[in-house]
This record gives sequence, C-alpha cells and structure tokens, in this order.
Amino acid sequence: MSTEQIISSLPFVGGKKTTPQHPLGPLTAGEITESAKLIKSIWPANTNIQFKSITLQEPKKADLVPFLAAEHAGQSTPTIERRSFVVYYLRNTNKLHEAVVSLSQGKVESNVRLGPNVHSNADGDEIIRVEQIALEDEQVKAEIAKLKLPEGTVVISDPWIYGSDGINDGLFTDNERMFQCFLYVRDPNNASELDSNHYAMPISISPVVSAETMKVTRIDFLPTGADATVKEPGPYKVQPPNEYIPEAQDLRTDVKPLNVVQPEGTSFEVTKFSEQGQSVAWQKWDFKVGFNQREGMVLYDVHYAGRPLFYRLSLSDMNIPYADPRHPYHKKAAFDLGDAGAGIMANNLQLGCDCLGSIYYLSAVLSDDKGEPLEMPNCVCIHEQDAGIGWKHTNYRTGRAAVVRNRELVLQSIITVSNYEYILAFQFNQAGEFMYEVRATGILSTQPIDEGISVPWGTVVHPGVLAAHHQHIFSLRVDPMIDGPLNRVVFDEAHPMPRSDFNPHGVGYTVSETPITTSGGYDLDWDVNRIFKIQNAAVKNPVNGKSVAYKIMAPPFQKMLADKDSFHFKRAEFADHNIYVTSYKDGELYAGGTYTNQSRGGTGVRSFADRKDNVLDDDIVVWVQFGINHVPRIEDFPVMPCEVLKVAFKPVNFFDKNPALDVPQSVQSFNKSTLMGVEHKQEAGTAVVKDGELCCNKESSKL
Ligand SMILES: [Cu+2]
Repeated sequence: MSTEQIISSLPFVGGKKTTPQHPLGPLTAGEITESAKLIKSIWPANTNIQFKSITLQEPKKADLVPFLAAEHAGQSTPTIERRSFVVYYLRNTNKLHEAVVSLSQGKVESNVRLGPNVHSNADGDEIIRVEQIALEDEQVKAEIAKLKLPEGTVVISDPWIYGSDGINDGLFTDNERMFQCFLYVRDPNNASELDSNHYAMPISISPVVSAETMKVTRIDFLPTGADATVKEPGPYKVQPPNEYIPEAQDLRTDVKPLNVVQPEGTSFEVTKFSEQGQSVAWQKWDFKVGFNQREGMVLYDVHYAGRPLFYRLSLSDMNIPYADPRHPYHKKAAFDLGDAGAGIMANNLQLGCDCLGSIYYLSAVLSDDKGEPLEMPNCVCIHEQDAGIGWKHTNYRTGRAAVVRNRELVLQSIITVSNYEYILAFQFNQAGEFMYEVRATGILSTQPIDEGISVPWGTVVHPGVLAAHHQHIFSLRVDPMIDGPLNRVVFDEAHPMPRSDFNPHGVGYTVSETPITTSGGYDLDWDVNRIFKIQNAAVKNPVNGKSVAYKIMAPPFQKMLADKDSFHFKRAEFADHNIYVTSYKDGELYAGGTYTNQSRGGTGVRSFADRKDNVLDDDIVVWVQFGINHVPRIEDFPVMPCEVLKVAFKPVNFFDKNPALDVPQSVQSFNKSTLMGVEHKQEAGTAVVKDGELCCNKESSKL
C-alpha cells in the first residue's frame, strides 16, 4: 500500500468529549456521530464526504494487556484513549483517506490520503445506486432492447467488485474503482413476483460503472459458448423458471414439529462490558463479544476456567476466485469481508427461523455512507444446542453406563453477499474445545451459456445457465494466549518406527514434535498426520510434563489454483498455505490486507510472514486457512444445501484429565425424552429410570 501524507493547513478542531467506554467496546452511536463530525470539520463546509467505515481503532496490545490483567484481578484499570478508525472518500473522486480520531481528546489525530491503486469497500447506498445507474444508461437500454424481452420483463443488475488483472489498456484499466454489473431477467411469465430467482435467467450484457463518476464507462458482452467469442445480443429465449421460494414448491407434508424446549431458560449469561460490547459466560468459558463493519463478530479475552486462551478471534478474510478464464470473468475473485464487510451485511436474525430454542440476540451499531449510525438489529444470536453424546462408557461386567450429552454454546451471524449466504458461528463445548463453523449456502453466481454446450470450468445447472467452478478460501485469525502471552506453534508428525530388534514386526510408530521458529506459511500433510498445535512451552502439564497446548483441527483444502503470477494469487495472500504463523504487530488484522478492493497484493499475511520474524515463545498470531473447491452440482441450484466447514481447537495436555467429567450424567429425568415405539426393552422400575438417576443399569450387560 502506498500512502501519501496530506500536508493540510486545515486546523484539527476539538469536539465534545464522550463518556468513557471500555477499550474493546464497539463504537457507540454517539462516537460514530462524533467521529464523522470531526472528520467533516477538517474539510471545507461544502465537502461531500462518502464514509466507508467508522470503526473502533483497537488499542495497542501493549496498553490493553495490563488493562485486561487489572480487570481480571478486580483492580482499577488504567485509562486508555478511545479512538476511531475512519475510511472515507471525497465523494465522486478517487481521493481515499484513512484517519484516526481521538474520541477522548475530541480531535483528528491523523489523516492520510491513500493511493494510487488503493480502493475502499463498496457501501450499501453505493451498490443500490450502481444497480440503478447500470439499468438507466441509454446504451445499456439499447443493448437490452436487442433481446426483445416480453413486455413487462424486469431486468436485474448485480454489481460486482471489479477485480484486478493489472491490464492498463485504455478502457480496460483497473486503476480506478469500478463495478462490473451482471444482468439477469426475472421470470417474464411471473413478472410481479419480486422474489423470483433471476439467477436462473442470466443475460450476456455486463455494464461497467465507475465508482468515481457513477456512470457506465463500458459495456462488456459475456462469452456464452465454449470459447472466448462474444456475440451481439439477440432475441432472448425465455426458459422455464427455477424458483426457491416455498410457494413455487410442492411441499412435503410429513414433517412433524421438533421443538427445542429449555424450561428453565439458558445456561449462559450475557452482561454488558460497554455500551455496545457484551460479555458471555457459559460452562467455564468467558469472553467478550465485539462487532464491526469488516469482520462482524470478534471475540476477545477468551478464558476457560479462568485460564487465558485467546486474546482475539475473528474471521479475517475470505476469497472466492472463479475458474472461468475468459474476460471479464477472469477478474472474478470476491473478498467478501474487505470488499463489502461481514458486519455490514449481517442479517437481522429471526426467532424460530434462523435460531431454534431459547435465543439471546445481540444488536450492533455500524455506520452508513453519510457517517450516521446504522442500527444492525439481531445481528448475532446466542443459543445452546445439543450436539449428541459427549462421552460414554458402559462397564460390560456390571452393565452400568456413564454417559453425558455434549452441550454447545453457539454464537451465530449470517451474512448475505448478493447471491450468497454464509452462516458463521463460534461454537464452544464442555470439553474445553471450540469450533469455528462456516455454512455456505444461498444461490450460485450464474452466467449465460448457449444450450447444448458443456465446459470443463463450470456446471450447467439449468437450461442456459452455467455456474462456474470456484474456490471458497477462508482465513481465521487466532491471536492466542494459551496460559500466557508467549506461545509457539509446533507440529506433530507420526512416522513408522524402523525395523529393529525392538520393532521386529515393523508395526511400531512414534510421534515427533517440531517447533516453528520463523514466521511463514506451513502446510498440513495427512500422510504423516501432521497436526499443528499452539503451545505454551513454559507451562507444563502436572501429570505428564508436556507443554500445554491447543491443537488446530482444520480440514484439508486445495490451495488456490490460479497460478503464482496471477493477480488472484498475489491478492489472496493467505490462500497458499494451511497455516501462517506471524509475530504480532498492532494493526495486522486482515490476511488479504486492509484494502482488498481491486488490490494488487503485498499487504497481507504472506507479506507479514516474509519478515521472517522469530515466532518461538513470542507474541504470535496464527492464521488458519480452510475452504472448499466448489464444483457446482445441479443440486446446488436454485439454492444450495448448506456446505459445512468446521475448524476445531482442542486442548492437548492442557487439562489433567477429560475436562467434561464433571458434566452431569445424561438421565431421563433431566432430558424428558418420549417413548415412541413398543420395541424398546427398557423396563421402567427394574433398571433404567431408577430414582431418575441412571439411563441404563445391569439388566442388559452384553458386549
Ligand atoms: Cu460456492
């Protein structure tokens, strides 16, 4: 990122001091308003500012660690200055600025103009306007007219982030911030249905809109055959619709209710640690929850039974590069967090629909393009769920079983990014484990294809509709403090023991542990069962003397397929390794860099790691990548069954035994299950529900 310090003669104007807030508390509506006011005050009164984000500037870790230590010890906390981080354009220009506002002092502390080739995220107001601009353009209308669509047909425009290819060829330059609009029609035979699935009817006209002038600068025509040839738009053949809405289905009638009932309420507690920040305590876990425009949910200061585990956890980035090599699809590579924002796109979650059981909702306040507070109601839901059996053993000699359920606490947020949905969840259990789960759903991004054609970079999911292959690659940022601030990452590998007098049958194997000393990208290797662990080498397990650790159980995925010289590869700096380990630096929060829109690389985690810093027994950050290569199936259309990805973090030699031993037994008197069949041999009174204590007893002791 190149930056240019503005030499401004404009005075910084002092503002009203706001009420002190916890240093990790998300900005309040008042702080957002104050930040915008202070930024406006450094420009002439008639300056039209387009705010891109106004968010908490988190304190330096060196300041925050003593604050949190004092807080945990119940001591008085030091004062930490409240700051906001503001990104804005002078509207209708490419003049992007990044500012830090001291809310404590009521002044703009720094204000830097960024560029060239640094672009900010799209905002909601802008996306709606770009949609309209693309459809109202006279040239676009003239091209649409060539389709000879039936009277009353509605054309829909989906603005996409333009992407980068480094080509500087007149109209084909990505120097300026632009949108590539993909157009569709809504079913002409059901034109009044606003929720009709337009992704089943893509058309080949693709206007490009300048985010600076807000005008159509070019109209691309999409290739629809097996090669890169483009054709003039011709009469459109109306295909049958392919709807996802329930009224278009013949709904099955044999689903009986499955209610989640918690007669005594939930086992978790939510309390405010600041006006907009909430603390959650559940089953020995406690942490703070923040929410911001870019990452959505952020967890801070995560402890289990009072022991520190994670300083900060968040989804840092995601990238979705597409496989179609033809213009303009070759630039299609969404960074949904940096290009738009997981917070700003969060759904308003609905009781009994998105979340079952006894639900606690968190709401947030973000900001809009005018710098005004934007309410984000119910953007996180918190609930418990039953995740099957936690552990069980039956003593076959006595027939006595000991069994507990696995209760999980879930913090869920759902984001809609145009066609697609991601259901993002932190999940905690009673065995000291936590998981990060992504469910990918929603509608495939589609494009037109001539009938009868098949291509190896996509799947035809409906007549005339191609869904190109694409990868979803996520980066979870883990800032650990496993039993203290200085951690290391090690990896275990299992290797066969050489044949010897000791191993004469060639069956032995051993597990070795190797520490990572230098920042870099590292990979899984299933052939040697390579497992990465975050470890505190200074704290030993009292029983076996091993260093306490948490292991990372991340599913394998195919690394980015785009080649190393491609802009996709340069930009998605996290997409080439399962794990990155870096030394902690304030402000290094995003694996693809702070500004991903039309980025060119050099500002993300690969660059952080290239410092080749020491990461052994230091303040480190672990970036965990996971994902899928999404080769669309016809079953993924018109809406995709959830594809579930899960990363788990499990204690290794951290406790001295199974930490879920103290979970009360799973018994009928507590669970109140209902007997539905006559085949069940459980004889009440003789063994099973004795005093409401046990599920099973002696009667059927068989192996
Ligand atoms: Cu996908």
